[in-house]
Amino acid sequence: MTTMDATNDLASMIDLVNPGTLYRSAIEEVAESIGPVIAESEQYRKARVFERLLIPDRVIRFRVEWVNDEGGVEVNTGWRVEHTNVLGPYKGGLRFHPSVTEDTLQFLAYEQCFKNALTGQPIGGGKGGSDFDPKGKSDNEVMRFCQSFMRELYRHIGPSVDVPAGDIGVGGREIGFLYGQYMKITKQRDGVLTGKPVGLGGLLGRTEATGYGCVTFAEAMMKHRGDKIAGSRVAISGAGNVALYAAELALQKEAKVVSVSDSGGSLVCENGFNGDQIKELIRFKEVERGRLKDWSGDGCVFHSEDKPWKHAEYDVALPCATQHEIEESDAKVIADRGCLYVAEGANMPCTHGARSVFHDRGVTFGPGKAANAGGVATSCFEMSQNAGHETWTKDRTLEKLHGVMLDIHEQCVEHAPKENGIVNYGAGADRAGFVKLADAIVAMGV
Ligand code: NDP
Ligand code: 2IT
Repeated sequence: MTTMDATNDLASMIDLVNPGTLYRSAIEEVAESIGPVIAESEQYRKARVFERLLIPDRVIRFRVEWVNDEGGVEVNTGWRVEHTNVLGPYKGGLRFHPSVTEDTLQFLAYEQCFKNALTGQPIGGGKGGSDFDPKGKSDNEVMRFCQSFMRELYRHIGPSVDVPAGDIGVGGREIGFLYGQYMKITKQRDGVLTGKPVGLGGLLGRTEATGYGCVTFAEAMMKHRGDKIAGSRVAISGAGNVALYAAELALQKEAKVVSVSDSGGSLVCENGFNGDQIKELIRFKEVERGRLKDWSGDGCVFHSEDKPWKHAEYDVALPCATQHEIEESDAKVIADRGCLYVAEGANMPCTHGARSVFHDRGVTFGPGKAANAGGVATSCFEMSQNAGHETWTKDRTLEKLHGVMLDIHEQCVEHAPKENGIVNYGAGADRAGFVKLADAIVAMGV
């Protein structure tokens, strides 16, 4: 088969599974990275592991109907994509956001398989969610939506079958309501969701894990290139779970955090937020569910409807909001600012074009499937805590998280091609994850 035939073949196969752009870009990225691995392994080619990993085991789609505070009936769509359980139970978050489509969740589930493989924990890949928008809804409306969502989801999940967690729009409040409904329907308190409130079996440290893990990964990339995080300037996008805890740890490591953002705009603090300001921002976002435009702090300037990248000088960029938030033009701005490190706290926040700019401009790039894997790795600790009927301390969790992030960094370095002395972490992460998945698929037979 010629290269052109193989390319056409892949394109038509992707079209058959899902013609959406996000799923396509995730697969094309991986295909490019793992080409040499497949070329070297007749066993992988014979077992058709790449193709078998393209198509999810199944996609479950369902109607979610609920009653709003005015007594009106609302209807949303819910999904769970169970991509592969070859390494362990399907594992991945639930996203509640009006932009969610089947394409969004299929791309996220595909990425999750590689990420989960990198953690070294026994977890497969999945993702789910709904086009429901929790923003502006009362607690009671969110509760009724979650109860209705679980009324269907419960029959598809189980602690050794499929273990959902949070993602955009799904935090402790939503997981609490979902788990409460699951317990009522099934009479099981088996820890089937992770990211639970601590009183319901949640793990101390899970809230912080993704953001902390991302900073640990960024620090490891910096050390590897002979730099240090203390004294560096860090620009962050997003002001949710991942972004704010990344800010917290960066500050603890004596970096200056110069920005956060939400979909209304960016909050920039040229001299760096102080610890009290970050603590207050966490409270403002988690408890008040406030908007950044309504927050004020000494030395902080709000730029309405704008991304943070052009408003400050920084050495490290941590995109922690959403997919494809950094396009080629943003990447050029980031490189022009003198930034040398990008670590993705979000899932695929950089487009292919943006990644190419970083590659060409010598910016070290840490892909989400490696840099944000601390969240799901810690979810797996929560599964262990629940299965073992234990109560872990926060210190134990954070110490283990640190070890997992350094191990993922090592795996990336080991598998990455080196180009002009700069580690290609993108290819390294894809290759390291792929080999684990491929070996398990071969071992399993057809
Ligand atoms: P949250 O809902 O807590 O926060 C999301 C943040 O991103 C908010 O500030 C939100 O702003 C902003 N945002 C979301 N969508 C958009 C958009 N379309 N345009 C601009 N800003 C946007 O989610 P998380 O922090 O949990 O997730 C952030 C990213 O990290 C996602 O890509 C997620 O998949 C990924 N991730 C999350 C993990 C976790 O454990 N939670 C683990 C690994 C990855 P606004 O409120 O205005 O919408
Ligand atoms: O993208 C992700 O890794 C998450 N949203 C967390 C998944 C999990 O199961 O903790």
